[in-house]
Amino acid sequence: MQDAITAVINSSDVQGKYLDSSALDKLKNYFASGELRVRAATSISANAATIVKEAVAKSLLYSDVTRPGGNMYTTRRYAACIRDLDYYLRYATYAMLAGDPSILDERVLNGLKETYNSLGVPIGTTVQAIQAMKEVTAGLVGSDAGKEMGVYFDYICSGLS
Ligand SMILES: CCC1=C(C)/C(=C/C2=NC(=C\c3[nH]c(/C=C4\NC(=O)[C@H](C)[C@H]4CC)c(C)c3CCC(=O)O)/C(CCC(=O)O)=C2C)NC1=O
Repeated sequence: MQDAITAVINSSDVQGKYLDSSALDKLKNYFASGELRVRAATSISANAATIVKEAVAKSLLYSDVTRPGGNMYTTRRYAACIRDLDYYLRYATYAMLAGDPSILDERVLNGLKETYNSLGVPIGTTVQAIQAMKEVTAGLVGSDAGKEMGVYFDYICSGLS
């Protein structure tokens, strides 16, 4: 796993250089947004269950996936879906804190699309639910932190698509 600091340092190290001004600017922005990131993570962790619940209500409830024959039908599969959304929220929050998406590649997206395809989990519907979670989260943390979380929700969606 990488974060905004190690990303910048690794790329300077590969070139055998001190940090140039664009690298230093990246770090400056990251440090300046530190409090925003921590505040957002605190409020997301305190409200995670509500965020998931509202996103499900907005995007999945009473749709075809929850009816007989749908992939969320039966309690076991419904619970698996909620659990997956909870993973996406938690890992997007980690990535937002780190300011870097590498944790998503390593711990979430690796092999996920293949797993979903083999189990018939509908990817388009999952992306809709993640987008709903993005909106609900932005409503909770405000637009600046919401935009930053949005980067990582979108990263998960493009990794799945
Ligand atoms: C931390 C990283 C991580 C991720 C991301 C993860 C995802 C993940 N989701 C799974 C299943 C599943 N995922 C869903 C999800 C959905 N079905 C829908 O219709 C909805 C659109 C959607 C929710 C938004 C469902 C229903 C299953 C169970 C499918 C089945 O067993 O038939 C499975 C198969 C094994 C299992 O059932 O537990 C994995 C590995 N596991 C992990 O360890």
